[in-house]
Amino acid sequence: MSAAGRFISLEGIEGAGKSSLARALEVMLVARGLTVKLTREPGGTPLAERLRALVLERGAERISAEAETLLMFAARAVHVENLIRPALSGGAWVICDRFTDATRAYQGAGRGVDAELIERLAHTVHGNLWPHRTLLLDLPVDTGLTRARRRAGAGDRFEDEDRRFFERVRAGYLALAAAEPARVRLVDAANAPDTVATRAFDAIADLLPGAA
Ligand code: Z5A
Repeated sequence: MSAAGRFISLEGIEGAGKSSLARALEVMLVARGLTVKLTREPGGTPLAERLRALVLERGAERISAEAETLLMFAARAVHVENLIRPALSGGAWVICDRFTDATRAYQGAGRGVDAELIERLAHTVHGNLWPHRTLLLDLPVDTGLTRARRRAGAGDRFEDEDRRFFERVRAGYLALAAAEPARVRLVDAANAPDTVATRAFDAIADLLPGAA
């Protein structure tokens, strides 16, 4: 295996358990002597985190679905250039809480933004850089929303969306997993956290140094 690192993205609807899984995977990979960089989208660098705050905050001014898409990609462009590519070149495993599949699912399937526009922007922003593996944490929308509501914090603009929006997002994600089964692996997120972590680890084990 080359010295270049591995790029893993975590996806799923709100409350699926991505942040919890990211921390668990970090522990498991570090225990195997790997360097791990945990990051998230939108965000991950100081400028991209500022863009995150702008796109997620509940403000008085309406943000169109296209403007939202462009803001996601603006943050991604900064994140890819200043964090993801350098970390991978340095040999780290990058675990990213959401990436372009989130734009496909939320802005594409959820809000109806033209899929071709999303693919053109993806190509412009990150060319042929795609995660080596994407773990799609799937669970029923009601379970995800219940978990997310239990969490502390004021919430964000997406939390104002109704159940039907999250059903479209979930269906969009499942369609991505069906279209790209080698990259996008489904993990049943309704299981207990330890089980989710073990199954997720199994789904990336072939990428470990020395794996067949
Ligand atoms: N967004 C977008 O529209 N387009 C894009 O291109 C990108 C993003 C990149 C912010 O993302 C919003 O940005 C997001 C989509 C949009 N909005 N929504 N929805 P985010 O990832 O930062 O926000 P989030 O999806 O709301 O994250 P989250 O709610 O924090 O979910 P999570 O990270 O998947 O879950 P968690 O924090 O690990 O767990 C949630 C709770 O459940 C917590 O209390 C845990 O202890 C509990 N939990 C976790 N796992 C389990 C299991 N297995 N069993 C029981 N309970 C569990």
